[in-house]
Amino acid sequence: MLTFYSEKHRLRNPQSELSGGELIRPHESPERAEIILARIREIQLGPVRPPDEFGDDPLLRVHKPEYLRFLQAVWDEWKAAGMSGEVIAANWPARRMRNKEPQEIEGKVGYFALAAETAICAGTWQAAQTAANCALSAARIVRDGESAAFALCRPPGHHAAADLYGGYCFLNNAALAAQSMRDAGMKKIAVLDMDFHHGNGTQDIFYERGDVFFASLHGDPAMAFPHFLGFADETGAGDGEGCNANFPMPPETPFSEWRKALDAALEKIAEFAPDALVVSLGVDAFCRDPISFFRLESPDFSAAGALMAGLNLPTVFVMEGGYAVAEIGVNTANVLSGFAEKRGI
Ligand code: Q9C
Ligand code: ZN
Repeated sequence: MLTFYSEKHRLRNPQSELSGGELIRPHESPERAEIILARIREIQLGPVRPPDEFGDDPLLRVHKPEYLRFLQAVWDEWKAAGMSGEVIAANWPARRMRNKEPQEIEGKVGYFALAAETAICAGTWQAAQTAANCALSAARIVRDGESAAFALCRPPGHHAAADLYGGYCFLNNAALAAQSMRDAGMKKIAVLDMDFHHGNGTQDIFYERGDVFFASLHGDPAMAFPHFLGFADETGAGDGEGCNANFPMPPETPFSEWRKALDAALEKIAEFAPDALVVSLGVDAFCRDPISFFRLESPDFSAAGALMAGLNLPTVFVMEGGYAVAEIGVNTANVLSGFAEKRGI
């Protein structure tokens, strides 16, 4: 299986994450991608290639133009306004306020942020663009006939909506992959999100569409980030009614239970009969993840990959979360090799 990777992810190396009222070193760190890459090479999953460049057009199929303009300019505007630290949102259009893009940068940051933990630093836009290009490259070769590919994206994407960043995400890499395959003529795409956190951005982007099915296995939002979306009664709306399936699960969920939700999600996807599958590949359901509360062990990730292979669909894997850095390479590669071995690729 081919991997798309660029060292440009290192351009995103923020120093701060707002956590527990303190600024800590971010969980979403450059070494995450380096360790995954090293493991991919160690198990000889397949060739590693740099992404192609796709420009802004495919980004505009998912994200709003004013949001892309904001991401491109925010660091320079923040510095020009005399701010000494990294960009951190401190105010929002909360209930009963107006949703109108402000003219100055502090207001804009709150307008486009869904959470404050995610700091923007120099190079964030370049890294996010490169991650998007990895996802678009993987989608292109799968659409052109490869049975599977891995986009080693960093920063991750599934919390980013059409016009919102947060949860360590800026551009929704999985949504971009799915949309690009639709635009290339595939009729129906399914997105399966196995990251510990609900993929609120991906759900929101496709919620009223009948051509993209979204299924997510995650920590119950009543107890976990993103807190305000991802409940079981969110089933889609309008043309998308019935095309969204959430599987929220409680603290300490072991693989035996998680797997039942995966089976149910795979069954729904099979019923939808898509032309291709996008997997939001987060490994933060791991038992030793520092910010999550499921109980999956490393071998369980191989089993999960093998179960996904049973769909027999052209598949794009898109890297999302996972913060147990010592084990992130093994857990990620286990999903991919479990899939590849089952499919004989
Ligand atoms: N106490 C992804 O996995 N909240 N994002 C952390 C820790 C943000 C996770 C709170 C979690 C975002 C892509
Ligand atoms: Zn996550």
